[in-house]
Amino acid sequence: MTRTAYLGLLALCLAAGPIAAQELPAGALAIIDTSGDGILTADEIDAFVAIVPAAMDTNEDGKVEVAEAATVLTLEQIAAIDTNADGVLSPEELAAVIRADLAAADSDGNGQID
Ligand SMILES: [Ca+2]
Ligand SMILES: [Ca+2]
Ligand SMILES: [Ca+2]
Repeated sequence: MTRTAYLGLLALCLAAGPIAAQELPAGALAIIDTSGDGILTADEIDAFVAIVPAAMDTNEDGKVEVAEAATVLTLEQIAAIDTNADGVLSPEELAAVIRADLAAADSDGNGQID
């Protein structure tokens, strides 16, 4: 998995509005669906959420600053994610928005995106 692929998928996850599994480009779903069964489980989403902050931290200082996020997100999206407005997207802030979007994609509420 390349950093670029993670960033592309992250941008998709963070795009305005919920996503559906069938709207994920081929390959993007496979990035999260590590078991390859076509279903995104909570464990698979947890693993993805855990790796996103490091993938976005291109200068490797341990923080995701606005300038780093701006390569894949609009300033409006960044502002919406940075809930404490400190100019840094914390792992918690990133996790919250990814989980919210993926949860919205779970249209039948069974805890899996299928
Ligand atoms: Ca799976
Ligand atoms: Ca950084
Ligand atoms: Ca913040």
